[in-house]
Amino acid sequence: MSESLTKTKFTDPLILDLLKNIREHRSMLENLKSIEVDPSLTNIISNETGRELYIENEFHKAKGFRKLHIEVAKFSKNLMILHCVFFPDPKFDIPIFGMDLVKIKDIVSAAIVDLSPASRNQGLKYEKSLSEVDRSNFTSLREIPNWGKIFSKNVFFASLKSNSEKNDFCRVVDQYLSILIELSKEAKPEFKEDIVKERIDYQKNYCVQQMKNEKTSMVLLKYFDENWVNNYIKTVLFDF
Ligand code: BLA
Repeated sequence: MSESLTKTKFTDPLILDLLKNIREHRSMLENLKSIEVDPSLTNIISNETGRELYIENEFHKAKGFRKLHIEVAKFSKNLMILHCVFFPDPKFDIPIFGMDLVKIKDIVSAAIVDLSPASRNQGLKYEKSLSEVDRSNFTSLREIPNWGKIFSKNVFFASLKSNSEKNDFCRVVDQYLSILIELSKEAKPEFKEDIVKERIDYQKNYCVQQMKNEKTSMVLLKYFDENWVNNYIKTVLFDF
């Protein structure tokens, strides 16, 4: 995703601030490399009146991470999404960083961020740090739906009602990412098959559960046919 393109299509200050912050954290990872993905799935543009669509994806990998994915999307001029998942390399004891921001017209209806466990007792390692992230300023915390059992105890989920809440969400994301970067610095590769297998299963389950979020597919199905949507969800958003 070229930064200049992002700037022309996405002038939303909150999305630009979050993007900048996520990219800064990503740049601190060792051995960062971009991953080649089918260009027809990377930049997707349609100018059809009333159904304008603009999607840009960035894919990287790094030491400890099999896939670092950032997506920005704008649908029919009034729905904007910033979606980001950093999938760990299952050889490493690193959680899954996930965030989603959904802005409908001028309202941020959903702002979610989490470090989700990618193995059985992993959550214990960073639970305390996440629980210390201050969320006292938020007035509209939301409840996680049933499919969201994959998230940690400290998943953050809210609507953002004011500029102060928007700024504060950027701080929460920054703190979650700082914790992730610290964990990834400490992580050493593990080659015991059963441990790696367990981590693979956790990532599979994360993807399977995310696919149960009908709100993702509902938006995409307004613009693409079912085959395309299934392929996009399985290969771009939640592959395993
Ligand atoms: C909700 N996701 C939503 C909503 C929309 C999308 C329209 C409803 C907004 C609301 O409830 O206020 C749409 N999100 C998308 C689309 C993409 C996207 C089209 O990322 C990509 C093309 N979703 C994720 C990730 C997380 C996530 C990584 O993709 C969390 C780490 C969470 N999205 C998530 C949750 C909800 C949501 C928990 C609320 C679902 C609900 O309350 O039912």
